[in-house]
Amino acid sequence: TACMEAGRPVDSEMKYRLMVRQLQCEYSGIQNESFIATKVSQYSCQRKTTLNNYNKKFTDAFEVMAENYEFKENEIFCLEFLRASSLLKSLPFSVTRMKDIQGLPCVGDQVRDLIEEIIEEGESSKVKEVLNDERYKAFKQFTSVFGVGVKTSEKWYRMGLRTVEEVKADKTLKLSKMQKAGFLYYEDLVSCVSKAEADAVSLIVKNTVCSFLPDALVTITGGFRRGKNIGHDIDFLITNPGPREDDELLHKVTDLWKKQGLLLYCDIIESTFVKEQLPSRQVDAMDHFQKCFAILKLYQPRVDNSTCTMSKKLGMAEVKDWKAIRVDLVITPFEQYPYALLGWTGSRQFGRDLRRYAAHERKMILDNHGLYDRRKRIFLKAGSEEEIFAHLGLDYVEPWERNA
Ligand code: DCT
Ligand code: MG
Repeated sequence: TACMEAGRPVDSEMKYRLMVRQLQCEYSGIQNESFIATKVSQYSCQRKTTLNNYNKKFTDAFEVMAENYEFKENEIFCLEFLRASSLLKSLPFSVTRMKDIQGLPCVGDQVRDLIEEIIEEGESSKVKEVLNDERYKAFKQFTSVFGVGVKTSEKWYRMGLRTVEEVKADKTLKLSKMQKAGFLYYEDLVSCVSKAEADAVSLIVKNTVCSFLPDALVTITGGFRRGKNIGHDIDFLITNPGPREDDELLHKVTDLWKKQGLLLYCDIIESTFVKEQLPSRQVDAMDHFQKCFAILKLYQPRVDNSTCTMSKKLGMAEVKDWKAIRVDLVITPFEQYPYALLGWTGSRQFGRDLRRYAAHERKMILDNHGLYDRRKRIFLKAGSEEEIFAHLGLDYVEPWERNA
């Protein structure tokens, strides 16, 4: 019972805000007039971005373009489309005329052209071209496998492979332990995690963690904390209030799951954090926390019993009554918890812009461990996310408004 739940009544409060926003937008004509484009910040951390996206037609198109550039490792163009997508997601109205985007930041020539095409034609030939592109289609499939990134996709594509089935059939390929699990549970993992599944896993994680550390704080982060009702995984942050740290906690938790037959895959990364070190941007890792990338076996409560008995009677294979779910567990020291929470809540673009804002506007370095003031040469302590925004001189943005 001492097991605490961090966070707030996201659901009811968020629903209320969405309702208000919807009402506001029924007056979108008025809203449009009072909207001042030149006052929109280029940083998503200075905007509010709920899941109520009035410009999905455009943002979906931008995201395809961004992904294609990501596959081509063209970071600049990729980011240009991600920023534009994020900006249009924050607009309180649907863009219907070129006039609507006048004066907005993050709209370069490529983006403008695409918007124009979609307004005029209803769709974009460039996006269609990408969606039909052989390389894009192959990379899209390959990267949908857990453990497969752009580098591996590149290698497989050069070998002439084009589909997940072709990769699976090629027995000469040397797969990592992660990729093997990725293929083994492929169907479950691509099918996305629902909010109900996230809640069920959340209970399991909290119960297990609190059986070892009763005072531990276990918080769901990532997309689910931002109010999304689906995700590709479930992210958890775990901390223990007070000075005591337990390096063994993650091992104890995963060992127990292994014994219970619930652990389908697990990779524990030990902490690489050095206290004296300045905040540093690492290319390959988000942070230095001890963490675990796991695949859990979640038994499905709504199994149709009659189907089970029927298939047994008929000598058929038993109906699978579980689903493989990707779970990330991250352990943080208590004093770094607000910074870790801010980073792991995302969105990815929101986090990028927070760090860019800190560096360019405040001469500060922000990462998942802390905030360093380069002028004062001190680390700024924070007891909550609100305090981090305050250190940065930013208005607080609620988790469900960080869907940039
Ligand atoms: N994150 C980040 N940089 C990365 C990966 C993750 O800043 N390279 C942060 C942002 C979100 C959080 O960690 C969790 O990551 P994901 O699970 O990838 O994102 P998500 O928003 O939870 O999306 P999804 O719903 O697909 O899980
Ligand atoms: Mg996630």
